[in-house]
Amino acid sequence: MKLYYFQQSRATRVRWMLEELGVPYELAPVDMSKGEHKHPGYLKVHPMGSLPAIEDNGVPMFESAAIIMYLADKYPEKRLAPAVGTPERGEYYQWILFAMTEAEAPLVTIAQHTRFLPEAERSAAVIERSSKRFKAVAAVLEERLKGREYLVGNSFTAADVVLGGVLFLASRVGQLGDDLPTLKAYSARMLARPAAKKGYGG
Ligand SMILES: N[C@@H](CCC(=O)N[C@@H](CS)C(=O)NCC(=O)O)C(=O)O
Repeated sequence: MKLYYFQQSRATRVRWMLEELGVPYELAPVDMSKGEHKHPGYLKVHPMGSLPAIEDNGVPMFESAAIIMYLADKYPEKRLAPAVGTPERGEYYQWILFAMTEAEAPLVTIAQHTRFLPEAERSAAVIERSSKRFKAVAAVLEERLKGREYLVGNSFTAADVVLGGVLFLASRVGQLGDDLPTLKAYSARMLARPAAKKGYGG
């Protein structure tokens, strides 16, 4: 198993998952600061030239949440995904897609308009709209996690890796404030896991 890795990228959440599984893997560094993710060789692995991507037995795969779900299913004995066909499996899909499409999307927009776009292209109005949207999504997650240790069921699953990764981004862009005490505590709990620390390069 090869993980294409850059520490300031979503490859960290895939590394976190691999560490939770405790399976052997090799890191293939891709230095995004030098534009290596757009080199022709890497574009054969990920056609958009984004991170992360893996190669498993020579077969490439991209999209962080898809990789994390694939890994959970590949090692069922590690019990990081509810059984297929159970209600918990439905919740697992629901919350993973909610985290990726509803929570991460406005956070990415905020990151672009506060960090990555040239100054002239940044918009305070876009930041405000995205922040409002994230607050609405975060309120749903806050409610879900009240009285719960984990996002799905009674044990840690790949859904916690996905949401943990998204909340890491939320805190980086200043969206995980004291108005979200449950979510903030959950995020701290998840990121304190030894596998998460390893994933994030700690
Ligand atoms: N939805 C994708 C997003 C991938 C993505 O945008 N990755 C960023 C780094 S975290 C990237 O590679 N950006 C540079 C680019 O896409 O050119 C995933 O979750 O894997």
